[in-house]
Amino acid sequence: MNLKTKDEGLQTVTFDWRKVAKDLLISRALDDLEEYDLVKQKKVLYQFSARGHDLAQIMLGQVMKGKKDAVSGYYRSRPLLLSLGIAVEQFLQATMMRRGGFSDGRDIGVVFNEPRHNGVCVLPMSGGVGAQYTPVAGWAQAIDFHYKYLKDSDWEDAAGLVLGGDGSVATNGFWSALTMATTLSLPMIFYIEDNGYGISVPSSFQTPGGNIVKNLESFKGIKLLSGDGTNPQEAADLISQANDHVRHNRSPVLLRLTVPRLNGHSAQDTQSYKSAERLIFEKQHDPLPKLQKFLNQKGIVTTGDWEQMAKDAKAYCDQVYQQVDKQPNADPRDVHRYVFEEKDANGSPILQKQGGIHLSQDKFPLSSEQVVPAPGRINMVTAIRKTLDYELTHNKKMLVFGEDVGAKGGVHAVTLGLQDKHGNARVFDTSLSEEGIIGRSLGMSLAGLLPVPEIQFRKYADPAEEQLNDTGSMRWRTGNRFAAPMVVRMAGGYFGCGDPWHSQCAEVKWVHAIGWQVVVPSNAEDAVGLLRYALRDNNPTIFFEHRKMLDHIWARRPYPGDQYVIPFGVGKKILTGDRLTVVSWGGMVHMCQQAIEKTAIQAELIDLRTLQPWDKDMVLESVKKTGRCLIVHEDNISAGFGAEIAAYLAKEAFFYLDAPVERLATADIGNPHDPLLMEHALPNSTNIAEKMMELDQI
Ligand SMILES: Cc1ncc(C[n+]2csc(CCOP(=O)(O)OP(=O)(O)O)c2C)c(N)n1
Repeated sequence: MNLKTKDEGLQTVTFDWRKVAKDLLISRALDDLEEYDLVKQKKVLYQFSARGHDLAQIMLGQVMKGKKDAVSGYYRSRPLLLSLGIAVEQFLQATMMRRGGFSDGRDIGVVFNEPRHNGVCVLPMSGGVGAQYTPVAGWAQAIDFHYKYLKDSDWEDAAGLVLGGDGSVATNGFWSALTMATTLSLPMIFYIEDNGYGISVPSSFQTPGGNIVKNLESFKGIKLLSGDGTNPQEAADLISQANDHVRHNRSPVLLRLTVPRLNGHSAQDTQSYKSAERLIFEKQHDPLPKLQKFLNQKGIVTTGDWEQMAKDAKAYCDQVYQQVDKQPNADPRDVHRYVFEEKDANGSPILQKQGGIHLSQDKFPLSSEQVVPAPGRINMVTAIRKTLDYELTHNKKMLVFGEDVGAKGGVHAVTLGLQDKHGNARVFDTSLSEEGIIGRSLGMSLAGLLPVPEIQFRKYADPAEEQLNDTGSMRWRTGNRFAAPMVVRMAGGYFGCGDPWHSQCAEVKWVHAIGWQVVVPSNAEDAVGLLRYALRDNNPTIFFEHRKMLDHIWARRPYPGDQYVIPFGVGKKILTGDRLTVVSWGGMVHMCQQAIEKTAIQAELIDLRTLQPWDKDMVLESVKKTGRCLIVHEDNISAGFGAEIAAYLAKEAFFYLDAPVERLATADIGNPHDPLLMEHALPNSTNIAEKMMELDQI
């Protein structure tokens, strides 16, 4: 028998209470099995009990039924997933690090994901508290785009749901997503599981007075609900109201339910910071006996029934455990796989199950590596704008956005006119939160769109670092179940002057990060080919737009055509010679060319164009010929990308070198503002030429 809740009159939710009871008992049986046996046997290394949080999560799972709904949560979200129909076997494969599971032994067994195109998609969760929020906001924004712009009725009533603890309401991600959801009126539920603690820190440290709903009372554009997550009827009413609101009003809800955390934060936590009274209080608020009593009183589950269901749940979990225990671990030889898209033996891509535009049947226009030069020369700004424009015209799932990108056309004028031409659903301004810009991109990519976010200046990617890392590592950490291709455009490097905020390069950080392709064009022609390749590729790419080169006369080139692409990992020889190899990229290539022209040295100049991947073969072949190598970059010298090239050559070119591999780069300081100081700090054609002559003498 099912009971409808007495909500605000809409009565759209009918809870299947017997299923609630069954899932709750299975959740407890799994927690018991892991806490009492598997952690001790070291078969499970990380255990985060959901005991106490479980009832409300399971009930929430029952309202997520839309075929384009998405949820995300955190390490305590297993009951929600159980409720969504994910098999017990998968949970144990994950916590016991067996082959398959959510990540093939790569991620913590409680950091879940579940690709689904027709049913509730579980977005890959993050181990970072608060990182779950903005991707769900991105998915919710994509819902509107699919339904209103692409006219796909499958998305009509869809909603996002994100779970977070009371500690998470202090994070940047929470506030960033709240701003997005309220200013854009996004269909998403924020569900805050308030257990009073973030590990040991009381919730009064996270928001004044400890109650986020009270503090948000004056916030516009969001419905707030709060109550007891251990009282089945009260929780049912509130969950039902939250669901009704998000489905019918198409605007956000924040639902806060108080729940006890009946165990330590994780298996290792003894809860010594909780008083004896608090522990008793929490035990008294265990939702399990409350549910049993409630269902008994309603005549839905008798005492005998309940006992039998509990026995069945335990027996079932034990039986699945026995099977999983016989299963092998993932093959260690495969651990390097799926950082980027891979191809099968026939050369066909082994696609992820979810994320990006490559899973749809849409076709790209023709591409070609042949330059078809248009008359005249354009600067890099125009080259990038023309390429974005062409791809926006031919790819309806592509979105360009960021701070000032819309009406103003970007602070570097790259997106000038694109909003007028393509409309503000596809080219738009965002709130001032880089975490929001990239987290939203992540959610949009998972929802089958191609986000092309702009980060105004390289330094301002810092607040988005967590989302950038989570994007890059996604394919690997989900064992190719999910990937989030996107193209992040960011401007960096010196201009007429420098400064520590607007002139950073630090491109090497994204080479070091997992799963990012890194592109650093030095001129307009390459910018077109590389950007078009990135926009049609199935991996995420960071595309650097060098501030000086955006309008530098050296960088102006004929437009190479609407089909022009440059595959990544192919450098370009700008000059050939046999005495010295000079390797550079981005804003330093033209300096190197000037330097070579100042000397009479027969130097070979290689513009790498992409750093991840980079053209090792071209560099090695050249150094084998010249026996000398100078690497020039604008980024700081220590652990700059030059160090990587030098290490490679030290091994591969050891017997061919006539001189040590040399680097010329900025010292480990910020980029100074005064042009006089900047001139002194950065490599320039004079000191590059001097370095070349030194090497030539050896
Ligand atoms: C960004 C980040 N900082 C710190 C941590 C370490 N950490 C893991 S859980 C946690 C507390 C989270 O508390 P809350 O959000 O209330 O969730 P609960 O565990 O209570 O359910 C902390 C500090 C982390 N995982 N991520």
